[in-house]
Order: sequence, then C-alpha cells, then structure tokens
Amino acid sequence: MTYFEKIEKIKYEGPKTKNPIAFRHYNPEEIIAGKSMKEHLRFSIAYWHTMTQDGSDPFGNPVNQRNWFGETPMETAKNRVEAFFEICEKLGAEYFCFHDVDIAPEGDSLAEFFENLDEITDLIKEKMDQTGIKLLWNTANMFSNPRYVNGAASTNHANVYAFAAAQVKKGLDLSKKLGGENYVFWGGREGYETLLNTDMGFEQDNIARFFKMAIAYGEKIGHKPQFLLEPKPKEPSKHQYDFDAATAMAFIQKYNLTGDFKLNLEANHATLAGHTFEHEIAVARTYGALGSLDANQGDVLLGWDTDEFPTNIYDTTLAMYEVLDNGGIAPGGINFDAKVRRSSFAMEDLFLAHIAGMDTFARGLKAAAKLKEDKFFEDLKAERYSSFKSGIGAEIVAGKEDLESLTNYALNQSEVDMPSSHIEYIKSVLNDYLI
Ligand code: XUL
Ligand code: CO
Repeated sequence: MTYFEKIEKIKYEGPKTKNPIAFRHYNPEEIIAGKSMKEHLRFSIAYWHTMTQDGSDPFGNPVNQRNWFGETPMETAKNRVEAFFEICEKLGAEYFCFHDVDIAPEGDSLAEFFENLDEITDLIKEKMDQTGIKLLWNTANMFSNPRYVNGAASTNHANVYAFAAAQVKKGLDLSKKLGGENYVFWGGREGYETLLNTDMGFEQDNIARFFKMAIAYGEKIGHKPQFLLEPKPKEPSKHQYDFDAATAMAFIQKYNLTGDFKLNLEANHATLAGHTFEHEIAVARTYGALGSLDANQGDVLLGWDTDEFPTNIYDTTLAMYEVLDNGGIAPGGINFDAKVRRSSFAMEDLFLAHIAGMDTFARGLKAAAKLKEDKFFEDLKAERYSSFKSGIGAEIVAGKEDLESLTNYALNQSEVDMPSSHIEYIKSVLNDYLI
C-alpha cells in the first residue's frame, strides 16, 4: 500500500535543479567537516504535525487533504503508521518523534489507551525493523486531555498526577520497546494562570519528584534514554515554569538533575522567550546540556508559536555553528517540530515543506562549517578578549587578583583606550558565507 503514489525517493539533484521534489542542498552522504551531512543533521520527522495536524485554526475548519482515514480511529491509526514510514523513508529521514496520543486513540479509559498503544507500537516496531528508521524521542501528551487543565506534574489534584505518572511509565516502556535514544518532557501546562491560587514552590517540588520517579523507573527497567527538558515561555500556559534554557537549567541544578537531564531547544520557543535560537543553544552548550533541537521558525510579525518550517538560512547557519562548536548533536537530532501553513493543504506539501527545511539546515551546516574552517568567529573572539591572555588579564583569569590589587593596578593606568567592535563590518562579511 502506498499513500504517495506519485512521489519517489527524494534525491539530491544540486542547486540548479528545477525539480521541486528533490534536494538542492541536502546531500546525505556528502562529507562536511569530516562527517556525512546525515550524521551531522540526524533529521527527524514529528508524528504530530505530519500525521495528525488537520489545518484547522480558531477561525477555520480542517483543510488538509489526507488519504489515511479509515472506518475507526484504530484503522486510521494503523494507516498513519504506514503513511508515516513511507514519508520518512522517501525523505531519507532516519529518526522520528511522537507523543503517545499522536499514534493511538485514547479510547474510553487509560487501560484501553495502553492496549491501543501496545498494538500500534507493534506495527511501528515492525516498520522500524524493516526500514532501519530509529526513534529519536517520544513523550507523553499531558496537556490536551481535560484532566490536565491545571497541569500534569504541577497539577493541584493528586489523581491527575497519578494519571500523568502512568502515561510516563508507559512512555518509558514504549521507549524501551522501540530503542528510544532520548525521552522528552515539554511542560505543556506546567505553569500557572495566576499566582492568586498557585503555590509555585510546591508545584515545582512536585515536578522534580515526578522527574526523579522517571529516572528511577528507567533504572529499574534497564532503559535510560537521555532525558530532555524542552523550555517554552508561554502557550498554552500564561507563564510556563521552563521559561527558557537558563530557567530550565536553574531548575535542573536546584533539584540535582544535572547528570540525568539535558535540554531540547526549539527555535520558535526561543523567539517567544525573546531570544534567538542560537542564544538558547549557546546557553545549553555552555552548561554542557545541549541535548536535541526542535527545528522550526516563528514569524517576526506574530507573537505566537507558528511552528513554520525553517527557511531562514541566517538562523540555521548560526544554530549549526553552535552545534559544531558542541562537537555535534548526537544522541539528539534535528526534529522538524513544524507544520505546513494552512494554505499548503495538499499531500505533497508534506514533502515540499520537509525538503525546504532539510535544504535550509544543509545550507546552514555548509556555511557554519566554512565559518569554522576559516576561524571566522574564533579569530574575532580571540582578538576581542586578547587583553585576558597576558599581563593583568591573565592574572585575573588565573585567580591571582583581588579587588585591592586591581584597585592599585587601575590607579596607575591612564584612561582605557577601547577599540571599536566594527559590528556592521562583521555582519557584512558574515553575509558572504550565506550565499
Ligand atoms: C509545543 C512543542 C511540543 C514538544 C513536545 O510547542 O514544541 O510539540 O516538542 O511535546
Ligand atoms: Co517542540
């Protein structure tokens, strides 16, 4: 059975091709900076946006044309597995990610949901074995069901906490079954509406207890994927606890989760928090906690999570530069947490959108590798901080100075002659790497 009859396996045809269903920049086996492009990029397809998103918005009905609907929710779920693996294979994406509710219907009870998950993951496992496609991460959707109206691990109701725990236990069992390399916690509704009725300290302690239970269960079943926390400042909560990378790191450190948790950073979440994507990646990298990336982009004119496919090579270049500086992203990857625009409702748009995203990251990788080879940023930074390499600067870095010794030093200096940063020139030269 094929769902995309007219689409063959996507090939690299080079920048000059006029074939829209071909890569113009992503050439999986091409070696860049000592590794193949596919090893650098570790592309992953998100089950939710690709398989379950229907194109509806608060003002409009579903528009997406999809050919996998069956007679029952389970039949649809099974068809989706077939169609999904066809997409991954044809795109040459070697990883995928899912929420529990993306792959199987919840049914009428938690027990029925778990049975459905078992049945569907049997199918998924078969497909993984046939194709070699791997699970980058899975996660539990603990924000859509009405019970999670006040959060999951931060809920005010202990029974809700138990339901959430059951979903995560199941998620870890499925991660073990499918060999998941990472396991994500995105705190969909782990935040608050108003402090008037919220005990923030208690809720955060409960979230930490929840994570410790997940770590303990992973140890018990002998399967410990890399746990990842995905920051986002708002949406759906008015204020989410994992606001940004720095806030998430403070949480991880406060509760002694450093060895077990890293971060999954998403471009549009960064911009919602008032940061660039590269800022968030750099924060994680400097903490030694860069885990994985959710690739997408927001719209500068809109203040919400539009989850567009990444097409901005400036952003992907600076993101990939951080990844190269980190020595790579594995065992994480680049997961397209991105959805086609409402007016891109045709089946083939799923391919066109992913090709656009993969090509944009490929261009970013190539530009970042060239910047690295030329020591573009290294030289700039070496020059900028050169006063700390010798003399008083070297003494400061070696921890040999104190406020008194530095006061004596400063009193004997004439006013500092600060050099200009020439920022505009730097940006102009950087542009030459992008085209
Ligand atoms: C929501 C979001 C999620 C997480 C997984 O903005 O990014 O899809 O990636 O729950
Ligand atoms: Co995400």
